[in-house]
Amino acid sequence: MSEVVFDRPKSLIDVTFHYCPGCTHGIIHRLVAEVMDELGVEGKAVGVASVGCSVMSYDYFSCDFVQAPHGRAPAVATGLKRSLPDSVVFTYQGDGDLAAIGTAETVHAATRGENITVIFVNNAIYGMTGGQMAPTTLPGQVTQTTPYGRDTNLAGYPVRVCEMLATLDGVALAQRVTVDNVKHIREAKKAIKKAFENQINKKGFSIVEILSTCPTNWGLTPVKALDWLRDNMIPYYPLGVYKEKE
Ligand SMILES: Cc1ncc(C[n+]2csc(CCOP(=O)(O)OP(=O)(O)O)c2C)c(N)n1
Ligand code: SF4
Repeated sequence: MSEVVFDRPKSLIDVTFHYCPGCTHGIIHRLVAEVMDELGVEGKAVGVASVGCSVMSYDYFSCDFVQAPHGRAPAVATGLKRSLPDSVVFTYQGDGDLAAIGTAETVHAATRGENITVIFVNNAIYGMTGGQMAPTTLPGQVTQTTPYGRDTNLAGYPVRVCEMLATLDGVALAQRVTVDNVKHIREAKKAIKKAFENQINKKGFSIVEILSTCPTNWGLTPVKALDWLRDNMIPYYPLGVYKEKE
């Protein structure tokens, strides 16, 4: 008798991702899909895609999806959740999307305590448009628009989104995780599951920030990109729970 130990989650459509080799968007998609399967919410989940490399996540998840204008996913998710309170609404957003163009939407959805789940993929760069500086680009990090490294005298300092949102009363969960090894991938999945469960239990705004790689625009191989994430991103963006309502 054979036993299936590894399979494609039902919540993921059987197509090939367009992501670059070594990009961790693919791992994060899988974790979100596994969580939807385990909670049995695929049939009532509505994703809101951001503009960025993950814009085509609507082609990958088998639940309903809406495409929001750049940065506006939390506002679109607010409307969806308020008009369809029994649905399970999540946004899937990059750092340029969530922390630059959509800063206001993010902060105000959080402070209103909108009962939505936000999956925030922080790769410290604008991936889709060719690697410009993002609000989360590290001091000294070389990008297309900071060829000598991010100069904090000119461009200021990176935004630590979870720490900032943790100060807001409307936030039920603000947690930072990553997916650079098996242990961290397991922790990331638990955090994503908690963020979905919080919504089902009407606890309010939950955000999971996932430190992610962009080997293409970082100019690194997939393996070196994971090393760069460990050596540079994790020290600046410590992993952990920044806020969790009982
Ligand atoms: C209002 C608006 N401004 C700018 C753009 C161009 N644009 C498309 S994707 C993108 C960057 C996305 O970066 P990020 O959100 O970090 O996601 P990633 O591609 O890195 O996953 C930008 C600036 C746009 N589509 N709309
Ligand atoms: S450009 Fe970067 S974020 Fe976009 S798919 Fe490629 S590796 Fe991933």
